[in-house]
Amino acid sequence: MADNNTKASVVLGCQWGDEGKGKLVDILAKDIDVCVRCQGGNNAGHTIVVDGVKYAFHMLPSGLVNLKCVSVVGSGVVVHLPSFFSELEELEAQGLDCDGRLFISDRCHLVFDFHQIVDGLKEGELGRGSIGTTKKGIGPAYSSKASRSGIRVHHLYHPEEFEKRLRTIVAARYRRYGDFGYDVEAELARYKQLAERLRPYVIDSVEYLHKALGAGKRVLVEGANALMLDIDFGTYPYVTSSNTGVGGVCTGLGIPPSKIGSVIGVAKAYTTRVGGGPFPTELLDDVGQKLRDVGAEYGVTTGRPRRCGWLDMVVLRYSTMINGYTAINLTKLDVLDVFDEIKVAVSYDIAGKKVTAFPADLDDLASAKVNYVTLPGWNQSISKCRSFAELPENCQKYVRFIENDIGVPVKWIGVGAGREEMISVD
Ligand code: 2SA
Ligand code: GDP
Ligand code: MG
Repeated sequence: MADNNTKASVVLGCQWGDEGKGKLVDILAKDIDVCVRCQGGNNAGHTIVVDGVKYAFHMLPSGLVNLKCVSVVGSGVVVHLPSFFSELEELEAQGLDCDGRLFISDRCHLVFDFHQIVDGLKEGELGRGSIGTTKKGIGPAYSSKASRSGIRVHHLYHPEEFEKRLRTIVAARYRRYGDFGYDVEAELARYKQLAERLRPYVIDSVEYLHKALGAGKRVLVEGANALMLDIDFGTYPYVTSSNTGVGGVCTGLGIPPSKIGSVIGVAKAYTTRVGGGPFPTELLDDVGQKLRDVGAEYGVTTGRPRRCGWLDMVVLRYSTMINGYTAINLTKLDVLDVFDEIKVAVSYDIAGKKVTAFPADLDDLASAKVNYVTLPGWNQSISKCRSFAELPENCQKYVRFIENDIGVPVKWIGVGAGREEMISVD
């Protein structure tokens, strides 16, 4: 029966990304009707492992693994169309029939190859201080959007406007970066074909989502990247160019806060970051290497080794404050099986003063002395555990420590990469 009070559930990353959002989305997707992305682009890398088969999602919603789930690329996502189709082809080659259950908003901004070229040129100009982007053109595409010179999906179907906008924007980039040899004529021809290929996927996603919620459909929003990479609240400028927090759900989908129900934060049991920027609990020693080796911490999109460090409660508290998590999925707890002792950051000292809030200024952050507590490890494999009670006592204490600190229940615990390697906590 129609229930116009249905609210969307949201999955968001609590740290610097790669917490395991894709895996949770896949698990939840069995009980949902519509899975939707609201921000980012194909910079994301969400991995799902089902019966030993690995699926890597970049721009498309991870809900596609569930054949009953419809997936929507929402308005706030920036889309590189050639990558949209190559990702789709790869998933279909892996046996996922996506026919008739994938849609894209007519308001999405397009990422062109020239945005990707500019991404590389900008990074080159920054030299040693570069952001460490994925070079997928995400920042330059959101810049085009904010400066109102961007090109959206609906423009594809108004060829004169499309051509005018493309010529204008490329000329502007040439003025800024010099002639980087972009073949605009070839691009116009290519996009003429891409436009026709895309046509069956294009919808007004605002109307679609409101109708779906109004009809009582279960909608799940899949966040990409994570709160500490948020353009406003992350470690600016070492961030991505979208709102990765809960605000991005409303702005990226055109749904009001009153239509958001549960907000599930996905938090890794330790911390990783890929790319440049401050990372207070980073371990540049053997312990960091061990976390990387055991956790297989390499980028899904770029293959880059991820920087690793201990869990940081200052980050988790800040992230919880902004996103208002109603539940946490603690992931990769099994990676800590092999550590005698586990450290957790609980506060920073900056200029001789204890701070529990996350500082805005990167110099302050760089000067922070991190205060840790040390918790005992459990030194045994937890990957076969399927209930909280089966976890070793020290492992249970680690989970409770986190829960008590942020005041949010841990409802799921990841004990391995596979779909079945997840504890659901009652
Ligand atoms: P961008 O490309 O402009 O969004 O990069 C800006 C910063 O955002 C970081 N970023 C990410 N961090 C973690 N994971 C991401 N996705 C891939 C993955 C990354 C990969 O799942 O492994 O394969 O390297 C992701 N995407 C963007 C980026 O490192 C910059 O710090
Ligand atoms: P996302 O970007 O947040 O979706 O995360 P990624 O897919 O980039 O990175 C998480 C990695 O950890 C992937 O390779 C997952 O298969 C894997 N993973 C997810 N949850 C767990 C877990 O609980 N334990 C282990 N060992 N691996 C996990
Ligand atoms: Mg990832």
